[in-house]
Amino acid sequence: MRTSTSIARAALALTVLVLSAVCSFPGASCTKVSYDDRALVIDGERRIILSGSIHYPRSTPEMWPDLIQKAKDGGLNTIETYVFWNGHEPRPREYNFAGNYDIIRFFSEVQKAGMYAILRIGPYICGEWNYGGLPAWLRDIPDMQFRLHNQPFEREMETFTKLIVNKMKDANMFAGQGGPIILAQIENEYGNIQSGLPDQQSATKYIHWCAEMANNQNVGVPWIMCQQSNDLPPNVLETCNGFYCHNFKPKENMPKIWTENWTGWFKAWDKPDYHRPAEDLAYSVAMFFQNRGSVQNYYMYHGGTNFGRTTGGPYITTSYDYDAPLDEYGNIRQPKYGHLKQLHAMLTSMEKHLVYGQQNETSFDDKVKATKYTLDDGSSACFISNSHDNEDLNVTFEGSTYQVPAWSVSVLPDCKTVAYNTAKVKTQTSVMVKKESAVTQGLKWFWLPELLKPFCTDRSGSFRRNELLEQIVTGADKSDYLWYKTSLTSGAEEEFTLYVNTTGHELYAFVNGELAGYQHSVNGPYIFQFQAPVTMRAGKNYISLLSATVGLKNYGASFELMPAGIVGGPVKLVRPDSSAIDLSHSTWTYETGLYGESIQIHLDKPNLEWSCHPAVPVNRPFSWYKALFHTPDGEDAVVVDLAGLNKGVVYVNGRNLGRYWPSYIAGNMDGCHRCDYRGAYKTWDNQEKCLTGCHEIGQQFYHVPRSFLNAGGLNTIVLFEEAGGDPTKVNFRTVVVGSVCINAEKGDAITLACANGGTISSIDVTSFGVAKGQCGAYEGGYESKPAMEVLSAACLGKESCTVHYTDELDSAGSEGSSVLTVQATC
Ligand SMILES: *[C@@H]1O[C@H](CO)[C@@H](O)[C@H](O)[C@H]1NC(C)=O
Ligand SMILES: *[C@@H]1O[C@H](CO)[C@@H](O)[C@H](O)[C@H]1NC(C)=O
Ligand SMILES: *[C@@H]1O[C@H](CO)[C@@H](O)[C@H](O)[C@H]1NC(C)=O
Ligand SMILES: CC(=O)N[C@H]1CO[C@H](CO)[C@@H](O)[C@@H]1O
Repeated sequence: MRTSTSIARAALALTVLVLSAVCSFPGASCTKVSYDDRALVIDGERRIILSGSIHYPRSTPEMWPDLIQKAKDGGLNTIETYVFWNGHEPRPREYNFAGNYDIIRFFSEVQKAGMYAILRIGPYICGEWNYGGLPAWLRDIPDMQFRLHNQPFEREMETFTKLIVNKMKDANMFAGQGGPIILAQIENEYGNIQSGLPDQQSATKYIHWCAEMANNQNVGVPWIMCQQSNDLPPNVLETCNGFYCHNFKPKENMPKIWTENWTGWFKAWDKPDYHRPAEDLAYSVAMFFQNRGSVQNYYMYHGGTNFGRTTGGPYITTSYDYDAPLDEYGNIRQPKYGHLKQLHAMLTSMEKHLVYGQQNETSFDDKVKATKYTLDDGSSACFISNSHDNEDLNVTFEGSTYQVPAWSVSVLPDCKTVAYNTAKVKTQTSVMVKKESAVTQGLKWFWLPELLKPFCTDRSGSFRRNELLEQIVTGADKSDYLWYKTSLTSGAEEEFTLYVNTTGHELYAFVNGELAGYQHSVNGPYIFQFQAPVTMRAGKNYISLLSATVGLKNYGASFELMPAGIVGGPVKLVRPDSSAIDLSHSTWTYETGLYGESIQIHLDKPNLEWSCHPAVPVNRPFSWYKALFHTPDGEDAVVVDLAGLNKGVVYVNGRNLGRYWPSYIAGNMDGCHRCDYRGAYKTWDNQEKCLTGCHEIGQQFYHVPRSFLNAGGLNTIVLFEEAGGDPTKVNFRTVVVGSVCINAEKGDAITLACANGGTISSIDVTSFGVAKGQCGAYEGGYESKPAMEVLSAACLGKESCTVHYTDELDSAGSEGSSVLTVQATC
């Protein structure tokens, strides 16, 4: 091996000096970060960065240390997050850095764990986050044009960017100050939408202004811009986002950086659950490092939860699980987590070869190649990849023959022995189950009606107009709900069809205080035409429309101009003969939000007169419900099952857990009927695969973080049910490991593990040649009695156990198949 000083000297010679190479902060533990065409150079050494995204507002401060530690234990050295502007500045110059928005506490936890951090300020972030993270009040500023060269936007963006940078500097969070932050990001995926913007000159000026403004902050670390392949300003690094980035070509003198490797996909109310197989995710990572990649981030490593209402983007579920290596609740998702952990260990052991070694490629065909990284001392590390969709191959490389399965990469840390193959999963599968919790059975419910009458009479609202305006400009996204009310006088009783053209997302129509109809949009276009039969009585009639949003749009060129609600209409009363009364320019009275929101019913203040007599109504729209419940014992994550409800918002002890919509049944997609990890993974163009939950409730279970609960005491759940549901079916559950399974080949270590103190209660299957069923329900095969005995002795009553698969386990004879399938119950 070369000595580290000679490596450092070599690195220094290659380093392209940027501003950031200068350690700009005084202090004892100042870390210098720069880069060259191979890697980030940290304190003179090229490093590989294995990073994972954890969005701090999508979990709780109490969860952060555990999530970060699990990421570190999983072999990562860096945590990456966006910064959530609308959460930090909910109203102009009113800031929130408390609770799950305590960004400094989050970065301190990363630092405490001894990890690096990547700060993605944006402040436009996309992120399936409400309005892409931009505060809706920006729309109220005169002459505001989002993400283009104009003073109002640039002033607000700079003010917020400076605020975050200065907070980080004050807390000594940048590497040059001894802190964890090694990279910072400005803007986000601008290159994807730039050509679709209305003013190309303005767009170019803006993106160059972004880079200059960022560099003027003197943060002492490089700035990155993701997906900015064209029109890349100087002094920023371009990075790649996607399911695969091995073919990404960085610009000259820049390292290959992958800011978002999508570990799965987000969920929408109408969609089944996306799953990206561990084999394919590992393949994409190994391919990236085989092809000179050096900075890689999992988006997401922990997805979490869209708590509250200004979090998830349009039609995004409250769960943002993402099929990430850590599940929504922070549990380890197996085999994904363990399979990647093994790969990270390989890559880390090969770090010097990957970033200093001479790279040599041998191609066998256009989809098969071996890559060798050789250091000056002669030692080398290799990858052999086979990118054919379904051809397993024997590859002869440097005199040895290796079996390389289709769509896989073999890792040979010494260029001789295959230590890892991305398609061979040696980690257990854990099936998580939602266990019923006895302490919350038979909840006693109380209720309060939402007050609708004022919005269906002459009461004045907050303002009046002779036109129909959408919700973002009128309410600045202070509530999901906006009332529109008008009146008209009819000479006689008459039947009509009430017609409303709205841009979404939901519409309730009331005539004279009675609900006349309800409709919601489909995910995507959002525009729909509401129609319902209505009767006008002789005399004065009130028409009240309640429009509701389900998260604001977060992506696309000029996404911020996409309206939500009734814009211009038309709103008409149509007669059977098709003649119509157009109400679009009648006098409309507006009121943002619900009465229950204005008096903060969710806080369950003592003056509220909740009732339970004679009985709590079910299937009654616009009802508030409340019940008390005990905290489930133990440490396991708590969820509330809302299957009996329809659509609304759920609060526990005054905390908004998010919107619920269990009446929304996920659609059917072909992807529910195929799952082969081989071949490119896609979540669009009808090429989805490995989906689950078609025709099932879009989201049934809602996370109740332990820190929201009173340990050992009573808690209050409050529901606002807007569409009519049955609260008596609500129950609380805990998330635990159910079955664990593993497929082992001779020589493998069979490791089984439960979680949170649970122990293995039974060994259910130890068979060869099992072909039927899934983990938790394996059937058939040839039962191995010796394996059953050995595993029972080693594992029963234990939290985890390891048994080596030797000939001994196989003594009963495997009849052809040598793959031993084990299933146990925690
Ligand atoms: C790279 O490969 C070429 C051709 O296969 C060979 O001549 C050369 O010696 C190799 N270099 C290293 C460092 O292995
Ligand atoms: C690869 O080699 C193994 C062992 O020699 C053999 O059993 C297998 O059929 C070969 N596979 C292919 C695709 O040639
Ligand atoms: C509905 O409203 C949208 C938004 O103003 C408008 O673009 C569209 O043309 C309207 N559709 C109909 C059928 O009136
Ligand atoms: C590199 C890569 O895979 N980029 C993809 C990112 O995602 C968009 C869709 O959101 C694709 O079109 C790109 O190809």
